[in-house]
Amino acid sequence: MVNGGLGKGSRIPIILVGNKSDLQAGSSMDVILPIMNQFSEIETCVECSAKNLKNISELFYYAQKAVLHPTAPLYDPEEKQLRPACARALTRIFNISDQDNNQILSDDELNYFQKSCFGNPLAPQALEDVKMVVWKNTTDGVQDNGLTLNGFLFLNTLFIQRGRHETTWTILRRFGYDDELELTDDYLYPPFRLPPGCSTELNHLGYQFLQRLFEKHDKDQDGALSLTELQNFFSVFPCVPWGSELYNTVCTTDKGLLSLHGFLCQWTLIAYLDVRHCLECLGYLGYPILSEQDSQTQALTVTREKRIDLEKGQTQRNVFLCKVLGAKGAGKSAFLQAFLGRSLAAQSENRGEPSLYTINTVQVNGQEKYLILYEVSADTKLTKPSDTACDVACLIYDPSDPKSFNYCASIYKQHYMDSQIPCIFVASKTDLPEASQQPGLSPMEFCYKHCLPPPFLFSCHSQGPPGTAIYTKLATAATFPHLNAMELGAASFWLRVALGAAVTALVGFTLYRVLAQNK
Ligand SMILES: Nc1nc2c(ncn2[C@@H]2O[C@H](COP(=O)(O)OP(=O)(O)O)[C@@H](O)[C@H]2O)c(=O)[nH]1
Ligand SMILES: [Mg+2]
Repeated sequence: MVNGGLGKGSRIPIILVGNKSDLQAGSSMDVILPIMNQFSEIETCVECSAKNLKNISELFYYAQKAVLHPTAPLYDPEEKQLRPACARALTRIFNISDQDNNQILSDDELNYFQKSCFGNPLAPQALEDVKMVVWKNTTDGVQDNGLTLNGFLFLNTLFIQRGRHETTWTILRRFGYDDELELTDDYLYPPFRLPPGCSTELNHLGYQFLQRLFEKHDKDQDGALSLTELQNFFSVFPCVPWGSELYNTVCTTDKGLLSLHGFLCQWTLIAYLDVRHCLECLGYLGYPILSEQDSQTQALTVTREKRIDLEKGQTQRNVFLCKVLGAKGAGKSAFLQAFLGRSLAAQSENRGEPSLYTINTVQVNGQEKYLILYEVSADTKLTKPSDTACDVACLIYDPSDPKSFNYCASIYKQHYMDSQIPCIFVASKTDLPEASQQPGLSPMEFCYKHCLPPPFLFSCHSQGPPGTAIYTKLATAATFPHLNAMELGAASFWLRVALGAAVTALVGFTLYRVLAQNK
């Protein structure tokens, strides 16, 4: 029956039971052991007697254990070693538990691990006993009075070989694994509700956790993660989630490496754009275990609905989205890169895939806010409201190109004029001579007519890092959309005064320009 019915590769565990043991004087182990060795699906072998109840409860205990804690996924009895998937999972668990990243589990780390898996730390003597067993049986299992990865794997092999595989299962399950040794969806994607009109941000717990991990992986303590250090950071992921566009998304150090600031910016971006992915990544990093919390959702905050923020005229949000729109060649990509402190010259040295996003922090009234810039390609068909939705729109035109402004004007009129989204016009490449614009309102007149602030003059063709004032302006408009409208009202009021005093339009605009520049 063992050989037949179930077919090869079946993982249904079998308990081989010898009944009527009361009729037999000795043990039949000699006969049974070769059978057990031949058929690895036989988990346990028991001799029992239904007549005098010998070993009956044991038999059901083993049957239950075979279901709850099967050996087959963990251990290859023919090779007498852990199966690859099990070794992989335990290696990940080791890397998470090795909190100082020295490839050794110290007593403290072992105790933390023990506590999170089994509820209480090991007694000091038990801890020494464990290390002693590993030390006696391996060449490299114990180093500097701690367990190495090999030692940790050996220990688990030992549990399984001694029939204590429930210990290994408890560890695996605590770290989120299912019977197939995959991380469960329950672990990776804990329930999380994001109502419409709300956004997601990391809270102080999330930032604290990520900063701790950054420091863990910054082995040379230079405040940046090198490529190797970053790879090491991702060793607990099934695959590397960030490509080389990372280096065009966030600030980097002089050497082009990922700084702590850039690292936290990137996480802020992920939390904002794709909360599910963020939860998944925090899960790979072992957030619930290392933070002693129920799930990754505790690292995140859901902000109040934007509609209510607008009604109340204030917001608790720290992350804002700015869409950057403009004709092809207007300077959008350059504007995004300038936000990372890169002049045109610095941008030309950029390696890595281009990115449609950049993110950095900006001071708004003394408070640090994250601002995300998103480049909307001129080819994008803006059909749905969500295509243009954002906290502030930045409309870029190139004054050295006669057609550039009209593009922005029509985008504004089609998508933003009747919305509550603040808009700021930016005249790019002001280092270049202006071309005469197509007939129609000039950008200055257009902004005046629509009660918008005058176009902000910008260039990233600079010696050092480009100016940051425009980004502060964008973030301020995003944080205080209502105040912004008042400010604009005041500006146009002054303009009307100037015109009303029967000054010629030319002088009026000159005055306006002066006012605008002083602002
Ligand atoms: N002189 C000068 N050239 C710029 C400036 N900003 C962008 N450019 C150039 O304008 C061209 C188009 O810029 P790009 O950012 O790719 O435009 P996009 O199509 O709107 O993303 C590129 O060759 C840039 O180097 C600037 O401030 N000054
Ligand atoms: Mg571009």
